[in-house]
Amino acid sequence: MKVAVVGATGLVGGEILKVLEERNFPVDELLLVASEKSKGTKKTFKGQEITVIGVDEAIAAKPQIAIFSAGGSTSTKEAPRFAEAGITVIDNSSAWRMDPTKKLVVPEINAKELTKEDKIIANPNCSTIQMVVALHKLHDAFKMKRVVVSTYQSVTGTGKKAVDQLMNERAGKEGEMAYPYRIDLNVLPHIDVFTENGYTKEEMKMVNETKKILSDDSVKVTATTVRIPVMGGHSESVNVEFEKDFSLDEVYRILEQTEGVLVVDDVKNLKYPMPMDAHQKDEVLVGRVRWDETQPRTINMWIVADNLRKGAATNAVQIAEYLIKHNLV
Ligand code: 11C
Repeated sequence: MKVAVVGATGLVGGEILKVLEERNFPVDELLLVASEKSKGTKKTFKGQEITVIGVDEAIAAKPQIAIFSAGGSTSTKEAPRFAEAGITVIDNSSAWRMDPTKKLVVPEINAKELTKEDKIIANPNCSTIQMVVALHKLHDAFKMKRVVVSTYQSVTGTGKKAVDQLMNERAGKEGEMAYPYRIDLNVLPHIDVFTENGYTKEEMKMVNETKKILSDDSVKVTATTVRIPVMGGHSESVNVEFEKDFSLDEVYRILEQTEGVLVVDDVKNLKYPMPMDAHQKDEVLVGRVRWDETQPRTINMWIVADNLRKGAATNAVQIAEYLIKHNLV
């Protein structure tokens, strides 16, 4: 398999290389692609140095799969060029997610929808992925009515510049600002741009992408997305109301059987999910499951995952694995 990673020099790009290597993905040739500015730089994959090339060179080399993580404007411009050349694009940006002609895929949930004709496949937003991985089997069993989610998101979701801002602030150094305000010792109720309804784009991604992935417009979702000075993973406080009756034992049984979920819930021994434990893991950690005592058929839970892994790189690589396994590329 010839595979291109577009945006290979970014935080998610680096994680994609790690995940491809760890999972022993069947790569015969790996093309590392980045902007003009990064062309010619070198990165190591499976002990070999690979020189970063530009987009035109990558299209001419005709890989079967291109995993994009280079931002929305690059994806909008370049993904169709790859697709026209017969290359299947798995795109990490928000550019194609809500396009009705494109599939938005979390492999554990809806990879079955994929066909050979899907040449641009969208990878959902990280905060959406971890939430739907944790909830979809509960939805199948008890039918979700309404989800109220508040997120606590790692600076790695913004990229390298934000990690540098946090580290510089922590070290008392001047530097470039990724956020409008200090992030260390602070909390910003603001991720991505504000939209006309007063929500941010990140919040609306959680609302709209959840419905699309679950193929269910009836699920009501409302979100507040927040940046905190943390690395390693995104955390989410999730309140879910269901239509059907159930017991907490049933919830635990379903969560324990959900692919990709790891239940970490033993409060007597102070065990609950934390970003430092989710870091570098592919599982979505779920804990603090308890009744919402203010209304029936409603629970609260705490969901944590490494946003660069299952939230981005791992999910994209799993889509690629599915395509290969089912002869769709
Ligand atoms: C964040 N969720 O943590 C964002 C990063 O739409 O793919 C991913 C943005 C996106 O800031």
